[in-house]
Amino acid sequence: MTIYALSSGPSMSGIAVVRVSGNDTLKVIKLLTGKGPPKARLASLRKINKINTSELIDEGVIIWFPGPESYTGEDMVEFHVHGSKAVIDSLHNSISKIENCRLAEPGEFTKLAFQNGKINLLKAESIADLISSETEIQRRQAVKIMSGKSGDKFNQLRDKLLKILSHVEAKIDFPDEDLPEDILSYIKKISSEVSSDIEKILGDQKVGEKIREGFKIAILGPTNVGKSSLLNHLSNRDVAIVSEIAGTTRDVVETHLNIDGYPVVISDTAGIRESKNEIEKKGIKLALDKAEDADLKLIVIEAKSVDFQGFLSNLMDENSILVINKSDLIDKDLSPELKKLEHVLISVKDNLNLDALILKIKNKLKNNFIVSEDILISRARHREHLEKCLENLKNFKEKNKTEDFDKAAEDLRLATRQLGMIVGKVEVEEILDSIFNDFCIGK
Ligand SMILES: Nc1nc2c(ncn2[C@@H]2O[C@H](COP(=O)(O)OP(=O)(O)O)[C@@H](O)[C@H]2O)c(=O)[nH]1
Ligand SMILES: [Mg+2]
Repeated sequence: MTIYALSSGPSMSGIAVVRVSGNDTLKVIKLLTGKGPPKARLASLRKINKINTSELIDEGVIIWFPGPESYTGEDMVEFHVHGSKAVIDSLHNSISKIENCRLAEPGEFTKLAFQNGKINLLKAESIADLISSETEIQRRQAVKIMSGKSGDKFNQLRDKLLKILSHVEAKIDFPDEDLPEDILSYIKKISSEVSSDIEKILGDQKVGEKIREGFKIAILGPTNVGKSSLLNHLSNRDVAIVSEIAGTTRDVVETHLNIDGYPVVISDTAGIRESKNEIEKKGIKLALDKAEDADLKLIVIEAKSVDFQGFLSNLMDENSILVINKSDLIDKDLSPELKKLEHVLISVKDNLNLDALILKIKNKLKNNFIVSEDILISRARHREHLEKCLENLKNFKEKNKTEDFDKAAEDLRLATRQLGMIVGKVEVEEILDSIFNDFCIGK
């Protein structure tokens, strides 16, 4: 099968790129341009015609990438045409009429690149992450994984396990031979080293996943203190309904934002109060769940509140910021009870001190979740494989201790397999679809 798709963005643009990959690529070039392929990997200006007619679709640059030196490893061509819907539709339409050509599925080009051994699974995932990155730290993380840093580390750990596996197998195959005395202690030493490396990688506060998905921030507080107003202000648009009627927000409203480079998902929640209304009660329950799940809580109260206690103050911890809103409404100082608590005093209405709040949010994220070079995991999938690997290694060590080498070897094989699955070194068909479905068409 030969696949084709628009690889550049879907909206109107100066230039759009349509990619084609597969055995019939040369035929596509011939039928659309009336000529054979241009020089490999060199841009050539060509007239591109509707198939079986000489009606011009557009004039554009084509680049021919003969396989296996191409992104997918197959023969490929790129058509760089003017980026209008009509040009692209017409080009797609013509290609679709060629035998064996069909529109690509989401992520199919990258899936082919993986299947043809051009890239490993981590790289494929990080290409998807790079394409969808919105902030600088997301971009940096995606590029770091794409350049192979995590993959190298997981491969190293896997190689170490493979090496001791061969020793264990030697023990099984030649039980009576004089194998070096220290072979058992060597096996023990290496498996412990790998375990402790994996534990270290797992103890990363999930920062990589948070960078990819966004740090979760929950806005919490009593009704009518300006929580929804704050969300709208931070997101620069009206995402949540603001009203003086207490109990307006019931569902959780979420938006993705870039706070000074940090990707965050902010959720506005129902005001917390005693309520008899069933729907509102559900909203309050959702708010409390969000509080539990959040990486950072913004606990909002009003400046004219006299004290701050009970149930909201229980939510305060090192991952929260006390935000006192409506500073415009007080003409005197804050109450002494409030004053002594660490807080940020703002007025959403008059846009007072919101910069300080944003800075504080950024600093909290920065200090509580350290974004370091040592972070190797960016998805729950990686974490699950590492956890299973650790579990298998634990079983291995127990069986190795009792010199039950047959069973120990099996555990070691399973541990090795888990590491292989992160990088895509074993049969991974079942996880492939879930990964490549995250892509959009043309990637
Ligand atoms: N005076 C004043 N009113 C505000 C401020 N922020 C929000 N409000 C008003 O307070 C009311 C409740 O706001 P809303 O955002 O719906 O509060 P929520 O229930 O906590 O989500 C609305 O009438 C807002 O216009 C502020 O900084 N100063
Ligand atoms: Mg609200």
